[in-house]
Parts: sequence; C-alpha cells; structure tokens
Amino acid sequence: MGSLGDWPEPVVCVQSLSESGDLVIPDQYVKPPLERPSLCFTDINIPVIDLAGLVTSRETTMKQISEACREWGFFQLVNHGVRAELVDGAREIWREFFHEPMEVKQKYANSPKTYEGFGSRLGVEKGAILDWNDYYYLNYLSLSHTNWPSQPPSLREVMEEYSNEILRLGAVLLKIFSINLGLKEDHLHNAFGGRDVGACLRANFYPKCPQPDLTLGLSSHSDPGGMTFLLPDEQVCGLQIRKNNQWITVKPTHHAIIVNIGDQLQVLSNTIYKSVEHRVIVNPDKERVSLAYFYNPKNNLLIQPISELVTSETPALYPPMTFDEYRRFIRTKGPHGKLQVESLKSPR
Ligand SMILES: O=C(O)CCC(=O)C(=O)O
Repeated sequence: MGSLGDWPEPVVCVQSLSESGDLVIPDQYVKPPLERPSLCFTDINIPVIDLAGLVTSRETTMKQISEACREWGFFQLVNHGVRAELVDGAREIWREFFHEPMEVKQKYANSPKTYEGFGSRLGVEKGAILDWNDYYYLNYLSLSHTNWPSQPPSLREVMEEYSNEILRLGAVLLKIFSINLGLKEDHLHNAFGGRDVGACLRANFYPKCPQPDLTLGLSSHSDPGGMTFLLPDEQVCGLQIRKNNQWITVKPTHHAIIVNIGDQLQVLSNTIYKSVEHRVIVNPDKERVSLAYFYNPKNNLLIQPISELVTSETPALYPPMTFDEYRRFIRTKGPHGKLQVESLKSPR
C-alpha cells in the first residue's frame, strides 16, 4: 500500500487509452469475474419524487421521501427549482473540459493527498485493478483553496451558480429528513455544521470502452459524505444501484437531479436511512459524463448516531468520528465493492 503522498504507479489517462483504438483493454482494468457488470433486464427504477408536491400534497410527498431514504437510499427529484438550462449547462461544461487538449488537463494533474484536480485513479494500492474513468475533483466549500480549471472560461461562474442552487436544495432536504425522522426541523442542519457545511464536486468522464463487459467505469462504492446530488448523462445510462443483491440500472428522468444518502447520514440516522452501494458501467459506442456534488458535514464535527434515534432496541451502531477522519480512513483504499461504513460498526 502506498502513502497518501503520491500515486504508487504512473497514472495513465483513460481517454488516451480509449482514443488509441486498441480493441483490448490493459490487464489493470480487467475486473475479477464476480465484479464484472451483468446486464440486467428489469423495468424497476429508483423512485421519482416531484418536489412541487411539498406545496400541493405535502403529506404524500414527505412520505415518498421518507420511504425513498429508508428503502432505496436513492431517488430522482423533479420540479426541484433548478433551471433546466443550468442543469444541462453544469454537466455539459465539464464535457467541454474533458475535450480540451491533454496538455490543458495535465496542468491540473492531481495527487492522492487532496485528490483535487484532474485524475484517473482512486486509491493508492499498488497493482490495484483500476476503473475506466477520468475525473476532475474540486474541494468547494470550507477550504481556502479551490483549484478551478481556467478552461472553459465560464466554468467557474456556471459551477458557482449551480452550487448555490444545490446548497438551497440541500438545506430543504435536511429539513425534510429531520421532520421525517421525528427531530426538530433544524436538527440535521446543525449536525452538518449549520452554515459551515462542506461541499466537493467530482465531474466524471467515462470514455468509450472496447470491452465494457470486462471492466467498470466506477467500482461499487457508497458515498462517504452526507448526501450526493448527481447529474447523470441523460443520453447514456450507466449508473447501477444494488437492491436486494441485484443491480438496477437507473433510467434518468429529463432534467431530474438524482439524490442519494451518504455514509454520514446513515451514521446520524443509525441506519434508518440507507447509504447504498452503486457503480457505473461503460459503453462501447458512447462516452458518458456525470457530475456528482457531495454535500457534506463540516470536516471537524463529530458524527455519531443522533441520541433521539438510539434506544435499548436500537443501540448506537457506530462510534463517533469526524468526517475528516472517516475520509482519510477510506481514501487509502479507493472504491472497494462494499459498504465502507459497515467496517466502522461498533462491536456488539
Ligand atoms: O457517474 C455516475 O452516474 C455516478 C458517479 C458516482 O457514483 C460518483 O462520482 O461517486
């Protein structure tokens, strides 16, 4: 295992492998047979929730959100109030970035210390099997320095506008989650650090892959933070979530924002809300772009099951830990195909 100082091996940009025209992917991307993608022919989709229902049929909408958090850990929000042009623009500006010449992107090459910038691997385990994905990672809130790419020129402005909208939406959802859990409406807002919530972004680029049945765009993982707002590529499916041991392919709804519960909300709710494993499959004919906005608790606050949710029948399942400590704990490993928060569970 390498340290968090540098990558253990030279990093290869996946886009350049894709563009080489080679019909065989390098061995480092070939997953063990049990981790390879399976085609799944089900019509099941994650719940689609109309947020406008909060005004017109509040009780029903609150109940739909509660069930989605408890049973799915994932839902798509429509009528969320973010302009359709901004939803498209925030994702498409990253597509433009990934199509910049390699020299432009390489100026932002990242290291595993903060992950900020342009990268092509997660985790520092030497000899690890890698994912078919390039990405750009940005620390956005609560840290003094954000490494914005200078191209395309409007990227920062678009992302700042999008971020303001997501912060608004995040605050609305934390209020709903608190009420649904039987807590005071500002409970989760305070548990996340009030106005000091953290946020980071990962723009994902999954180039065309000549052998999509052998690899994954992103290995199975749960999100370490509070909750994630995902803009999927509407033209190319790829996101799969694990439900009852089956992989379900998410069918994106036009201009919806996908929300998923992260590990910190699973800990705070003492597993009433589920942080669910998900992964990404790749495509032989089409590239795919997605934008994940991670809405997180403040770095140095202790996160632990909320005392009102702990009873003699439902004892606290997790020890207290700051988000910063948790992130360091999982960053050495990269996505590992299991629910990372499970390894924290207190012995009982
Ligand atoms: O590309 C996707 O649809 C999912 C991305 C994701 O899970 C992540 O960035 O953590």
